[in-house]
Amino acid sequence: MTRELGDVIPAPGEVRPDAAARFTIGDGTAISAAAGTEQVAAYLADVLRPATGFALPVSDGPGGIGLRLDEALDDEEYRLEIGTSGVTLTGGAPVGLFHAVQTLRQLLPAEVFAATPQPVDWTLPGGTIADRPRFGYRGAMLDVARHFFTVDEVKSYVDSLAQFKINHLHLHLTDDQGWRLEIESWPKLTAISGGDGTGVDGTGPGFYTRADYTEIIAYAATRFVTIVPEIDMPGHVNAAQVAYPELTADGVAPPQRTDVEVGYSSLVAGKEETYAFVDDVVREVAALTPGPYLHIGGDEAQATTAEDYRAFIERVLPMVTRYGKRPMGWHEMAAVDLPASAVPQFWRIEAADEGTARAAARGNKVLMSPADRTYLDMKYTADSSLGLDWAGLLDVEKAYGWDPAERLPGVGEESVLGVEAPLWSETLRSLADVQTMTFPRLPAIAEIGWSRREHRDWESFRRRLAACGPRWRAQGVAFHPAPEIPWA
Ligand code: TNX
Repeated sequence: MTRELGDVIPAPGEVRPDAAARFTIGDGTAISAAAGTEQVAAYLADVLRPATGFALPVSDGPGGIGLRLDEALDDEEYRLEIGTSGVTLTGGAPVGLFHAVQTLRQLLPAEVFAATPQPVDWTLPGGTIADRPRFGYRGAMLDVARHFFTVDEVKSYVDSLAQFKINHLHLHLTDDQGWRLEIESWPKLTAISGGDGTGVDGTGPGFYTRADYTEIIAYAATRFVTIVPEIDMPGHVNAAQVAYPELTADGVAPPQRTDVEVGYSSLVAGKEETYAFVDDVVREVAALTPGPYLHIGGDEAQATTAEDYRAFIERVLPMVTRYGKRPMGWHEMAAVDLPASAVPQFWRIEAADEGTARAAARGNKVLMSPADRTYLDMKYTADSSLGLDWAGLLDVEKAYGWDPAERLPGVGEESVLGVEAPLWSETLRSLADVQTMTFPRLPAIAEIGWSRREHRDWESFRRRLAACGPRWRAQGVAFHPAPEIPWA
């Protein structure tokens, strides 16, 4: 069955179906790559070959599927034209073409996501799509500190996210239980706190070597996903203090912790060793990370006095900018006057936040992650076996039914950098658990981040989301069969 042209998540901007024009990808179809499009053309061939079984040769000669660039478009903007004689994908830059490819995949039968040749009719619906994002930052976050996920698991997650035009993956690399990124100048962080028994309930071990982390970044870049590393401080640092007792007030190592309490550990704001440590860590993480952001955490610092908290954040923000990064942090950091490049990430459930509004008034961009709408670790229903419920239950309709420019007084469209859906891993133990909590809610957040307000509609979304079920099944991606979705 041929899909409808607009049957895509996130909802595209302009959709002009042409019922008379359809195109069928076949044995003889070739891919024509104009200069600058070779990388995305090769990716397109890679994603179409396994399920179709077609050769799909890529060259700069003629072909039924053409890729080209158009400088008049914004980088992420694209056009997709499907006519009787062929398909043309046009991007403002390779990233726009990559988004066009994701749209194209959703317009093919779900079997296109299978790993082996499928005997189906590869006909695309005819017409034109012209599409571009509402917000530049559309993110997900994975907590690899409470439970470690391997390089391959993170790569798989990136592939799943990129299908919905998510373009940032924030990695929560450190917390009370574990430290998951090798720091050369402080090697015991991972030697001890990436070791055995360092996850919640003693699961583990795991950490990324510098080479592993670089490999994740390079892989994500091929999916046009930017990695945002988070080093959480001044709270959430028990694992660092277990490895380096000099980071505590009395120099005595605290016991290792594998429970899910928060708010009990703190770096010492009045000790110079603290800043030598933070400077080394920020310097190394900044040097390893090509993306523009470095996230310094800053949440739930209940074991730090308000005065010490401000002193600490004021000392650390300039380190991040000095090493060439835009500081991102949970919105508590907006207790101080932020540098212009800093991005507070709003995560609470309250209807207003004074610090975040003040930052927006000063011109800072805000990343929106209200827990009651975006937290993928919240249970779907009271009887979900995975997840927590402190921010309430979160079904798909609730994840879909809000707007980032109307969530906080003082934080309107101009102040919103984008949206991010965090996934904390206290209750998660496998990639399948991660997928089950992510899908189908992440597509709701992706559509909120990408699609214009007037193109969003719950009835339309439920129907389009239903079509994702067979796609996830074909890829072996676990998902929660939410009862409000009319699954195909
Ligand atoms: C709050 S959200 C936290 C995390 C927990 C999460 C569980 C935030 C910035 N901090 O430490 O893992 O709740 O939902």
